[in-house]
Amino acid sequence: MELGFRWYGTEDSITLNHIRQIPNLKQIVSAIYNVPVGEIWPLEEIQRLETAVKKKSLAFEVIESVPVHEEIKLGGQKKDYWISNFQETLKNLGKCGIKTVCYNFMPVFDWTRTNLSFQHQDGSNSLSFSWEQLPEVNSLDSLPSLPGWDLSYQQEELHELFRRYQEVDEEKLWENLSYFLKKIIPAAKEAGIKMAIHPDDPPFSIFGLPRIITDDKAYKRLFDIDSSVENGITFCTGSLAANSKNDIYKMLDSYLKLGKVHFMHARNIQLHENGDFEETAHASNYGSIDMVRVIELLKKHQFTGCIRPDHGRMIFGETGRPGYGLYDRALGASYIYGIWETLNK
Ligand SMILES: [Mn+2]
Repeated sequence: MELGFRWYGTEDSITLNHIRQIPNLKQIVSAIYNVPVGEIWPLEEIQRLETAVKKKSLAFEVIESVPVHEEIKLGGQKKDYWISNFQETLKNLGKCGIKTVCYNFMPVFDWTRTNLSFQHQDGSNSLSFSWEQLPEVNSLDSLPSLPGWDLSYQQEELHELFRRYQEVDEEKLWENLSYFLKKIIPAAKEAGIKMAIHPDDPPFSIFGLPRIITDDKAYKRLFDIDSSVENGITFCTGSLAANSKNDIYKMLDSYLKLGKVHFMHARNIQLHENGDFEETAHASNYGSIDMVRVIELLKKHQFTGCIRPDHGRMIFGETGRPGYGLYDRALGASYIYGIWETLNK
């Protein structure tokens, strides 16, 4: 297991100089952010990122994420064009020594929360999800607005996307994922890259948009599409635990055994009986997830991949990108490594 940390590149207010001071931190997880979704990531841009990371004596092996163009998820007419771009990006990433590429297949939004600054009793705040705060969608003319949404789309674009997704149910989305994987996995193999799909976050449908990477049944179906090791997953504890029916330990155990887990996200959430949840400190007693059990499973299966603290709270008065402050994620990283060290004594 190697400890990694997500970095949003030179635009990130958190610098590599900060991150490298986190004890036992070995890897930077990043992406190219200035290329429009679906366009090929230029080799020079990736090399620039690689050089910046390696200059600080950190490894650069995991990309999170290469976004999948909506046309691919929609199964639109130009999907082959966007898929071939994705293949080219994989080729360029392979040339820079990238081993794992995280991606997701969530329509329109890659995560959904109703509050970006849920107040905890200790004065910290974090992302949260509440059914009561989820606006109702009665028609496509009155799309709701949720925190974070306006960052990615113009209102008209959003309407158009929602309209087109009315034609895409879960079955159709599975077909489109399968089509994508059948073309992408061979390209990944050639580039020496393992693909690692992130689960839907949260793992259930919202606003009528289909969501498919949600539970054990879904993973079985995903692995059936292509059994090769390159068709793997990012196991995100916090995403999957937001569905109380998911036995995340049993799931993790079996996917590790299959050699399908290439990247780990350690996130804790407090899940409530009504399905609401808030993100918490990483320590087990702060949320619904037993982090020791998670790390024990990584040890049991001799997991050699990257694990990163996923979303953290905002603490010590820090402000910035929701879920991606420095301090709480640094605490999370140290906590995770502490468990690992203890288990390996
Ligand atoms: Mn995650």
